Amino acid sequence: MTDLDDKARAILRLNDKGGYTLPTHGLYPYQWNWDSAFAAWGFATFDNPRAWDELDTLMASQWPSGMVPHIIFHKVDPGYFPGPDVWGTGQTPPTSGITQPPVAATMARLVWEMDPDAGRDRLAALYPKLLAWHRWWHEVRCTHGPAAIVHPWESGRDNCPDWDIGMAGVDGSSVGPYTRRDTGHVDPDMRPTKEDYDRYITIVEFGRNCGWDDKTIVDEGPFLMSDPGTTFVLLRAHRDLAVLGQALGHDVSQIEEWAAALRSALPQIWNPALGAYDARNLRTGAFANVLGSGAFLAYLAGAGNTELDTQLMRVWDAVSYGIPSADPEAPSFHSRKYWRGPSWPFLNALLAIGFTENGRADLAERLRAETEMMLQKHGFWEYFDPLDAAPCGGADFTWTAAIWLTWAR
Ligand code: 2M8
Repeated sequence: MTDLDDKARAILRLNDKGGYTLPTHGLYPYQWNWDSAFAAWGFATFDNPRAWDELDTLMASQWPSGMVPHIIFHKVDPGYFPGPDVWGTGQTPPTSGITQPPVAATMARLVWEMDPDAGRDRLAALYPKLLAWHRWWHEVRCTHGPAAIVHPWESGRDNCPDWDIGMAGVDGSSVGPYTRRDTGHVDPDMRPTKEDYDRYITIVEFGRNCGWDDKTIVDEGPFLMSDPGTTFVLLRAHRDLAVLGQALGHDVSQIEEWAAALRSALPQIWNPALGAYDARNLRTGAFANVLGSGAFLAYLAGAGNTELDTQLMRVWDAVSYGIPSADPEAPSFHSRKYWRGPSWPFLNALLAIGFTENGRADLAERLRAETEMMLQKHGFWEYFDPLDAAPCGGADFTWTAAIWLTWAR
């Protein structure tokens, strides 16, 4: 047990609101979808029942459609924009109207494997909800093949260059007046621009105005792009959900069919000109033509190849601390601007699982060592400059602490 482990556990306790965990105080004062799944993984290293509580609270917010929202507003806090009134979803507790990468089944499997006997009943109760969410993804968001997102926030990689071509088609000029809160918490240069926010809110307004109708949003909404990151997370999660279902004695053939359909759609997001998986604007068919860290989640889904290996080593060797969220050699790269370049410890941990499973334990070890250096230098920040390890975004961050505990020795 090291000093870093103790600090990581203290951060999970600090951000624990009883049944759910805030990503960080101030900047993100609510429960976030995929943050919670990572929090569960971290809690499972020292408090397995608390890990299941986290997943339960997340899945309790599920909509009748099966969608699991990206934010759950348990207790209104004026420190975050856009809050529940802007979303206007009419849910109790209030939620946002969009989702996030479905990593929960993967995390549920990791939590369950740490203590299978104790977790069996908890897993059995959660399973139908996870299944309904995966069905929603298949039926609502995989109709074009790969997983589609209707808002950059759904990718979890909010302002990465992948979305620039889709965002260019969103007219943010008629959005009403609003006050951002994020730039009051952290250096505005580390956050998305005002033009980004005008467009983010315009997409939210479209959803609210159509009563959050799935079909209208997919067919007519201002933004629709294939996301490699979400596609690979979903493909991997289908596999994990099938393993969990089998362990519970369920027939999992339907999940296997969803996974097979998704896998057969992967050529649609392979961009030969880029030599990598790439985001695609589903309104025009155009590729983003820019490499982002979502492409490397292919390893997590067993979909890596030698061309992707070359791209991975090119972008990784161009920096010193972990895998950058965007291509350091692209003009859009910004080493401290959120998802346009920084290294994200939680994503490094997810990528390391993929490397290990693909027989590249050496790469997983390099990633762990580089991530540890950032944490040793500065603590558990939201993200870091991959060139000099400068700490960025929010401090005492839940998923950064959580993944460290799973990586500790
Ligand atoms: C960031 O996104 C939120 C919107 O969802 C924001 O900037 O307000 C992203 O990094 C996302 O992946 C993450 O889940 C969230 C909370 O940590 O923050």
